[in-house]
Amino acid sequence: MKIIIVCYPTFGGSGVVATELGLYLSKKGHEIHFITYKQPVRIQNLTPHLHFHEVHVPTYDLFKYQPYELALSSKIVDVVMKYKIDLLHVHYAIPHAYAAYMGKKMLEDEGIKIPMITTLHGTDITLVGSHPFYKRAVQFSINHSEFVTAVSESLKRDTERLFDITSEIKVIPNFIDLDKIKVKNIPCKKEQIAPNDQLIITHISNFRPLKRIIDILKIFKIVSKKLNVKLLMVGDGPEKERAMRYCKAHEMEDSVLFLGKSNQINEILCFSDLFLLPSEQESFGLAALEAMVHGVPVVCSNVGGLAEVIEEGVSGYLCPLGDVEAMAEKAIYILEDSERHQLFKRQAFETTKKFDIQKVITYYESLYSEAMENKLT
Ligand code: GMT
Repeated sequence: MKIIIVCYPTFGGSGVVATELGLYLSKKGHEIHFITYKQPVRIQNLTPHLHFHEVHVPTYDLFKYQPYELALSSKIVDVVMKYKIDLLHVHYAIPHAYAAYMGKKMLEDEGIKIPMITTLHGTDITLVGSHPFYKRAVQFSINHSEFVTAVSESLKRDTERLFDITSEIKVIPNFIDLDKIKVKNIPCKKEQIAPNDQLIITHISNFRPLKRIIDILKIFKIVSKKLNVKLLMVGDGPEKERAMRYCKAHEMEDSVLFLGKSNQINEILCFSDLFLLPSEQESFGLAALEAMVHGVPVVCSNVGGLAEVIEEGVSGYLCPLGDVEAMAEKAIYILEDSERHQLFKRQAFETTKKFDIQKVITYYESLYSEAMENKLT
């Protein structure tokens, strides 16, 4: 099949899911065309099965805001016509679903009928999409997609609660390529980062306010009173400065490392002992799944779709939102006994098997086939 994937090219979240999906589909023989404003970070080599089309938005003095949707919808039309594309798969409703709908309509004028699948990721619904300024347009584009998927049951429920949805939402969870991790044979150089045999606690995110970065530092502070630990803060974003100031004020600078955005996530997770994710909202929690595939148990808040990813008392613990004492207690419980810790590590890895890309990809492929069949009728 010839498929266009529209996504954000960024680190983390929806961009990673869309990119990994496209890469895997291309390896299975599908022809994949990514359309974004920058080459996605995880795509290095383009092949005859893998294309990238950049959306350029020329600046013009009159515009206070550059019309990205306009450029994106025109690019979609051009690529569909040039490469005889079969279907559109857009990740993240804003503004991708809206632009794709416009593209679809323009193509109809050319006598081309093209099905569109929209995958909802979370913040496009719970944080931004439901804002009254966007809600009507987001609802419209969701209702005009041939198929809509959400990455968790929780996100499906949120979407149905926040919008007036007229079509069925199918849940297709996020996934992980277990084979890719296995073959990587990662060098696990823990002694470099923990010369005094410290246990490594890790957090990876975009440091937005909803990640509750200060909660992580508070949890770590409690844990460090009992155990020899070090905290790795990976990523960058608006809350980083505040977090660094907090560490200075609480004399935690020696035990907390801010590593910034990293291309070595697998290497870092390989020597991590525990992952913290106390977010205010998380529709799935891909970062937690990526940690678990490296055998890293997770302590997180009990919000959104996290309970669909982390098994309570098996691969980690889900605690009430903002309850840093409870999260610290669970972290200590997992880490203080090395036999127990090893058990949690093994179980964390086992839990990820149900999210293996080989399994999840078949759900997308059957959706694509169904969309194609509908197109012909
Ligand atoms: O977590 C973020 O802030 C990034 C965000 C995004 O929109 O890319 O992630 C969302 O999509 C991910 C991939 O489906 C999910 O794993 C995250 O849970 C979800 N984030 C939120 O719901 C806050």
